[in-house]
Amino acid sequence: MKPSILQLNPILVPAINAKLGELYTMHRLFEQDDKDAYIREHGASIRGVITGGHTGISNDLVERLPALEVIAVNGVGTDAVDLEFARARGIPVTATFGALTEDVADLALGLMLAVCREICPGNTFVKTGSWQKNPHPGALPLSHRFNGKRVGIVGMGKVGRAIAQRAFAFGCPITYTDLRAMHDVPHRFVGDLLSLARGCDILVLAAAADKAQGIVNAAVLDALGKDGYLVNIARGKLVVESDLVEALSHGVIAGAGLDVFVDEPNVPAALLDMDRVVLQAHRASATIESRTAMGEMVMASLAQALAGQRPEGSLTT
Ligand code: 8YV
Repeated sequence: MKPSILQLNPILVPAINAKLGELYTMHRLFEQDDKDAYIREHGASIRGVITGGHTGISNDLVERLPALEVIAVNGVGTDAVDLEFARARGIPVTATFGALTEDVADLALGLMLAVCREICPGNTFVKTGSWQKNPHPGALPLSHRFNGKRVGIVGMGKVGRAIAQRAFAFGCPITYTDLRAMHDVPHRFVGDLLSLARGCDILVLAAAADKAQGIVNAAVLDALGKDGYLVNIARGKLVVESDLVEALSHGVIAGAGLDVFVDEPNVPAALLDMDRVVLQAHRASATIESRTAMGEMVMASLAQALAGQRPEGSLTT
C-alpha cells in the first residue's frame, strides 16, 4: 500500500504532482470543504505532511496525525511550524534551503528597480493610452536612479547574500544587520536596525521571521526617511503594516516594494492605489525552476523519512 501524505497547499509543477501521485496516496487537504471531518477520517493514516513556508502546520493538526513521520516544508521559512514541538515528538521538519535563493533575490532586485524607476506607473501610462493623449515628456515625473543607492539588508542568510551580490554589481554600497556579524561577508555590519535604516536608501527585508515580528515599525520607517524605500521579500509580519501604511500615506518614506503581507491575500486597501508602492502576490520563489527544485527536495525528504532515515537537512532531528 502506498504511504499516505497530507498536502496542505498546492504544488504548481505538474511533473512533481505526477511523481507524488505515483509514489503516495495524496490527501489534498486544501481542496476539502470540511477539513476537520477529512482529518477525522484520514488523520490516522497520514505518514508525511507537505506544507508551504507561509502555511506551516498547527500543533493541533500535528497532534491529530499520530503516524506522522515527517513535515516537509515546500519553502525556506519555518516560522509557521513549531520546531520545538516537532523536536519534542521526534518529527523531522525539512525545508528547501538553497532551492529558491537566486530567484527570491532576483525579485528583490526587480522590486528595487521598479520602485526607484517607477516602472509600474510608466507601464500603466503607456498601456492605458495616456502617453498618446499626453505626449509631453513631462507628463510623467522624473524617477530616481537605483544604481549607487545605499542598500541595507536585514538578514544576511543565503537570500540576503544573493541580494547583496546583485546590488553590489549595481554599484550599491551594502550594509546589513543580523543576530551577529558574519566574518565571511565583505559588507559592513550594523548592530541595530534603527541605525541600519538611518544609513541606507533602500531597506531590504530578507530575515527569517521565526523570532522577529514587527521589527520594522514607525521609528524604523522614520529613520529610513522621506527618500528611502522598503522592500520585503521575507514575511509580512516583520513589518507593523499599519505603521507602513501610515508612513507611505504621509510621505515618511518614498515607496515600497512588497511581496509579502501580514494577512495574505488581504493587502491593506490603502496600498492598492498608491503609485509609490509595487505589490506582488507572494511570488518571489514562484518560478518553474525554483518550484521544481523545491518539489524535488520535498520528495527527497519524504522518501528518506519514510525509509526510516533522518532526512538530509532535518531541522529538528
Ligand atoms: C513560498 C515561502 O511561497 O519559502 C518560503 O518560506 O514563503 C515561499 O517561497 C511557499 O513556501 C510556497 O509554498
